[in-house]
Amino acid sequence: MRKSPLPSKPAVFSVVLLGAVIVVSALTYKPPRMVSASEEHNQGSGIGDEEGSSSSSEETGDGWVLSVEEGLTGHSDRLRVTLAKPGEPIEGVAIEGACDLRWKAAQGEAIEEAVCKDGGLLSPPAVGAWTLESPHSPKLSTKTAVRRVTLGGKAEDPSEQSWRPVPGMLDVLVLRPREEKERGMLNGYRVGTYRPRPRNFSNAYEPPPAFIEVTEETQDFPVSDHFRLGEFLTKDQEDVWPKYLVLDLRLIDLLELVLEELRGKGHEASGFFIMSGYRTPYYNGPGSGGRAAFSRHIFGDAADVWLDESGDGRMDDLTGDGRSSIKDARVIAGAAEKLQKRHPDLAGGIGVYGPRGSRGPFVHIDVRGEPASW
Ligand SMILES: [Ca+2]
Repeated sequence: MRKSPLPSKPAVFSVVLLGAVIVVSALTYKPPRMVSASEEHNQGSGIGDEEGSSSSSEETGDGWVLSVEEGLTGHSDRLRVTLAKPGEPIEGVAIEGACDLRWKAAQGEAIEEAVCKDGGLLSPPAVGAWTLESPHSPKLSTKTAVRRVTLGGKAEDPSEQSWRPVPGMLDVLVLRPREEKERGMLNGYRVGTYRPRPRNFSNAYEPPPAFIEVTEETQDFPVSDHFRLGEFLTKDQEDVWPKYLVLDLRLIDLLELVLEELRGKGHEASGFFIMSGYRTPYYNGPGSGGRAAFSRHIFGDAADVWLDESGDGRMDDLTGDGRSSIKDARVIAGAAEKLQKRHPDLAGGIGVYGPRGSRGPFVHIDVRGEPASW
């Protein structure tokens, strides 16, 4: 299976890393002058009042300012979705002014009016992949509407430079809660059963509280600039849709960073072949001695990958020795290790595998929270 280019649909992004602090922080910022394109529709909302209201006639709907925590796009700045439970506040996102926005489903034709509450934005009420848009101008440039907020004392100048152009609005994957799973089945898809976390294991081994729903329509939905939802699905139950997935966006962030690192070294690296991403407990099985029951793959923060720009189904020759070998896998592992050291919140396991039988070399990468290598 070859990678195909991501659809060019607008989208934005975010990982939920930090919490509610952001709402307060966002509200303390003074809107920069660009916002005021919406002012004429916006008497008295307090948005964009200060200056520059003579600017463009571009329709931006009633006055509102959407603030997105900078961390939501990851260290790579390439994450394009955030995760939420149905109808709950979306972490890292704040809104001021009129709640004149709506959600458009990536599957089917559903439209939901956006609901704002206590300075925050609630996720759509139904499970699925949703894109936030303005009813007045779906093509609205978010450069004029989305304010990126930097936390952690880095926001010396919260005005102009915290605004950045992003190609779309805000994409949210609304999760299906674990409680809907019965006897290992979630909406007709066999997930299997998570074992309780052993007492001496970290919280990273807690059974996941919710699952991403993936339909035939949303398998190409971008989770980041170079990865799509469907690439991380368990490779089983071919004819069953929707399927379910656990995906830690920190893994995606790390994979994006590794790609960027490889490109920086002169390699072609537009995406990884994901040999294995999420694996349901049903698919993974208990393994020998029960080890597979706690594989990072079942927690959605691991992927076995290789780089295959040449499209021959095997790891590319990154070392330039004319062979596809474990040395090429080590090039990827080395980049991942370096980036995990630079970003401790992405720490985790790295495993290097040489070719075996018809299968070429590959690298296991996970973000379990503590370093491990093999
Ligand atoms: Ca090589």
